[in-house]
Amino acid sequence: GLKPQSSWKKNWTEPDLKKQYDVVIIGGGIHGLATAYYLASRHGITNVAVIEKSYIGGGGSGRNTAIARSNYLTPEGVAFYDRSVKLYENLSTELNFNIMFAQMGHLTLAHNDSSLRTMRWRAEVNKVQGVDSEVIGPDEIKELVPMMDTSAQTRYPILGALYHPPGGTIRHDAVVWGYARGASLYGIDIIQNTEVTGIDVEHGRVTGVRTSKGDIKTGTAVNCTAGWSPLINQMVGIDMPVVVSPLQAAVTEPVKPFLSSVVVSGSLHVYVSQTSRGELVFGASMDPFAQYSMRGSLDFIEGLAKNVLTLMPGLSKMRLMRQWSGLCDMTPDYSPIMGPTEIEGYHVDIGWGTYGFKAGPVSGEAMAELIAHGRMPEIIAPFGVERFADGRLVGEKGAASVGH
Ligand code: PYC
Repeated sequence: GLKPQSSWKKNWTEPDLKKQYDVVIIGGGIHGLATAYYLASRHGITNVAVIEKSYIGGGGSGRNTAIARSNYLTPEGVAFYDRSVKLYENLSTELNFNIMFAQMGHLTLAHNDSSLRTMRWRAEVNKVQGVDSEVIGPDEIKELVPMMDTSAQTRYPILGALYHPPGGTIRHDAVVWGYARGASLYGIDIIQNTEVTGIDVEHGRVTGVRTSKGDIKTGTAVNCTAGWSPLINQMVGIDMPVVVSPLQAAVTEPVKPFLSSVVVSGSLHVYVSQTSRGELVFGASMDPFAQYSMRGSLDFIEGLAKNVLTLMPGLSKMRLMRQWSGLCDMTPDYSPIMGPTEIEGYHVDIGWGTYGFKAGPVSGEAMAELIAHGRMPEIIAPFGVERFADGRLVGEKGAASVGH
């Protein structure tokens, strides 16, 4: 068997917490680690700590269903997620760590006229920005996914789908580990099992971060904590329009490869993909209540099984291996909240709802640029918190993978 060898090098170091950092990133998921990595690699800022209350990637970064795509509805969303897909395409090379990006194609099914209309709309917005998306019919869907019931007799007949060839899945743990190793090689301190307990603010600006392992002096704190983001905001007395709800997922036993696209049905609230190990990964919409529990429920798998079998009845003998849940910090317009806040030195990269994984690289890149240059990069300018006061929402509900 494979047992740990003492000569194996650790991928990141486990340093002691220092008393002062130029930047403290709260949250050791993909967003926090990517921000740290790009601060160092693009801007030479290395006196940075990433503080994680558990183990890195233990929150949403290791719980999502690993889907990447850029087939959004608004021009702002398409440009943003497209940049992320492009960064992901080159990330294995950049980090020298195989993130296993399988660009297998992504299908969003339409079961009624209004969904089909939204798919057409998305396809046109995508094409204008050079993103490969088109609406295809049931016969083409059947060719791509022979297991799918595309007959007119099924309970929710499939009228068409938005087909997005560059979409696919990525090994999410590898992204965490790759960014962590990259950041650590630049001398960034990744501090695990350490909880942030407070943020010091004097005369309207950040002066320090308190943790369960001691206090840190810093002028810059970045909230990259997804589901826990409202709790961190409370530490500086800020309230943003974010509601936290769980999102459940599940995985089956492995079987031979048969599904070569990601399949999403917004109306049936389900998405399915097959991993390179052969397991089917399923997800659904968020649970319809706000809470911090991350337990799975029987209710979820019952609904999931019904919906999956409506799409692919041939899967009825498959057995589920595991189910879990993650926390989604959802905003009213289904777009993130990114950028500076009314507290000088306190930045947020939050409001990731059900789409944070795919945005990790572009968010890290943009947040690093914001911190290094002190101005909002154009690519995230639409996502500032002031949009809720100014009434300039970036409505992405029609591009969420399932209804919420
Ligand atoms: O936005 O593609 C998506 C997604 C998949 C699972 C949850 N959200």
